Amino acid sequence: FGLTAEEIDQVIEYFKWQDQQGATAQAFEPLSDKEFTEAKEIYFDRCSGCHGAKRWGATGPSLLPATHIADAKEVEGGGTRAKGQEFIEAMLENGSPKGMPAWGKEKILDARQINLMARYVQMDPPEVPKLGMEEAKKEWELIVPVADRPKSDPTGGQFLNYFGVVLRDAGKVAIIDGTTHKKIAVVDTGKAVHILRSSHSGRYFYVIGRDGRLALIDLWYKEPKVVARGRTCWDARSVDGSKAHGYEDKYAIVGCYTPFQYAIMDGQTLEPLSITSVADSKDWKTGNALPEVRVASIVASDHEPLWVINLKESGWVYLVDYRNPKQPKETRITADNFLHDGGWVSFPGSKEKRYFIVAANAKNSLCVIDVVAKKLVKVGAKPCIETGNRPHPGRGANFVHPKFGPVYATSHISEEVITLIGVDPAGHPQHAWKVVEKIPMKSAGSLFVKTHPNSRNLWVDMPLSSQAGVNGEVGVYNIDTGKMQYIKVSPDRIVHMEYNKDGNEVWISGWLDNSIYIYDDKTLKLKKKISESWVFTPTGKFNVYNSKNDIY
Ligand code: DHE
Repeated sequence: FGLTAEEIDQVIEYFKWQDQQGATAQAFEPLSDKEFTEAKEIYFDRCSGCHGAKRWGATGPSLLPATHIADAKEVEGGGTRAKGQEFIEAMLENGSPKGMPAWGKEKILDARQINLMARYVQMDPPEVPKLGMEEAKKEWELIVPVADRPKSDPTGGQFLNYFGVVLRDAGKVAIIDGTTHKKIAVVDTGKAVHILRSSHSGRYFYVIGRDGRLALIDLWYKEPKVVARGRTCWDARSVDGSKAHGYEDKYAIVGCYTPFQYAIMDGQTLEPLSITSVADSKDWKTGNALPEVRVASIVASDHEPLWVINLKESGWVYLVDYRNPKQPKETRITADNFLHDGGWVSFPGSKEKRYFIVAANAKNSLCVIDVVAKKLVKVGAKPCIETGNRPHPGRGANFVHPKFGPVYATSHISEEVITLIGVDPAGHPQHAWKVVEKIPMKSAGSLFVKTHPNSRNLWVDMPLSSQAGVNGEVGVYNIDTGKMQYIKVSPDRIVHMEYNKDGNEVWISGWLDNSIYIYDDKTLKLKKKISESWVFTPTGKFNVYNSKNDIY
């Protein structure tokens, strides 16, 4: 259609107006059963994360066929049938500056698939089937019992500097030695693998796929391999292990996008122990029941045996006490919707991980949970701290600012700034829970920021930038001088940074050019580019030491 991003926005506004006028649905060609199955898979792979499994919308707008949905007030748009085939195809092809990827232009979906998806979202969404303990037990596979696994670490501790790299569209995880930069193994983990988290000891990687399949990789093998598999969701994004004293490596938790539940399993065998529904979690503000309540990010406390889980649509945070994993106890805290990603506050001198910060991205804000006092931290008249448009911290970044003391950083999908908030109520009460600085960036479209206690740099990506070429650049902000500089890493989209254990190298994924770039954090020079044939669509990278210790 040759529309610019701004023109697409104008068209969206026009269609919104048309919706309000009660525009009538347009004719479209429904899908055959075979096409419907293919489209359903593509939807779960590419779309449901932002638009919701039932298509009520969350980070992205609603994609329900009818206009005007009772209760979906937070959600713009709706009414795909009124928008019609041509408009939806144009959106799929070109994306939008608000964060919709250009699936066509980026050659992720071809013309046939775009046509299919545009027809799919005009049909009623399919029902989400249940997945209870019975099915979870059937899906569980213990490949190597604990007693038959290696008794000692053959690497002499070197595995703590291994990286697990998501090879997104290969459904694999590469294990790379951060010391030698050599590949140790490429492990089959399952379709559309999303993230990894290290167990408390670092020995195990928990790997969660978008299809809800969980794999447990044991790094104590010379060639690391999957020793157990499980599945407690049809669709999932988050996982973590148990990190509290006395519970190290004992349990794991998976948060499901669908069904609306979380599951606790044995941390070393993945045997399912319990599944708890969150479907009854009502909108924190209106008290209305919701059609969809997905579990977004999860972190593990090292202070108490509990996980912090964030319910996207309802805006509640549950502290899940796993002392009795078959009957977990929940402390429920209201925050704001839609909760997505976040991380711990930590800085030198902070004794324990007490505060957890999570983005309520529909409210353009960050919410602070005091996990020790088990309540939302009061930050002003609104429940959470207003940042820029669509904050997306990943796990965020913690550092000590020369002027404001300890701060937590997030970048944004829809605004060209990094927002810093003060996080030290004891040492710097005047800055605590306030935006202390907004660092300008050359573009919006950022997903991740990263730093390390041994570095004075803050790295930021811009993979969703709509400016030509910028999605292949990374920004490096010098914390001491306040200067930002940009490095052209790749001609194509790059994403996600991760430090090595010592904090002197930064690894960046060349998502589309199938490469992993390793930069020297001091000189900012490229040290190594890994682009052997096994590097296919790398995205998230997780250093064992940093992941197990929540260093970011
Ligand atoms: Fe992610 C973290 C959800 C798309 C790479 N992503 C998360 C978390 C959630 C989430 C809830 C926090 C997990 C936690 O901390 O427990 N991601 C979603 C989506 O719903 C979304 C928007 C769309 C989808 O359909 O999945 C989505 N994510 C992506 C991508 O397209 C990314 C860029 C590439 C990929 O491989 O899928 C991507 N997400 C990541 C990464 C993290 C992540 C690398 C972990 C960041 C970290 O440093 O911890």
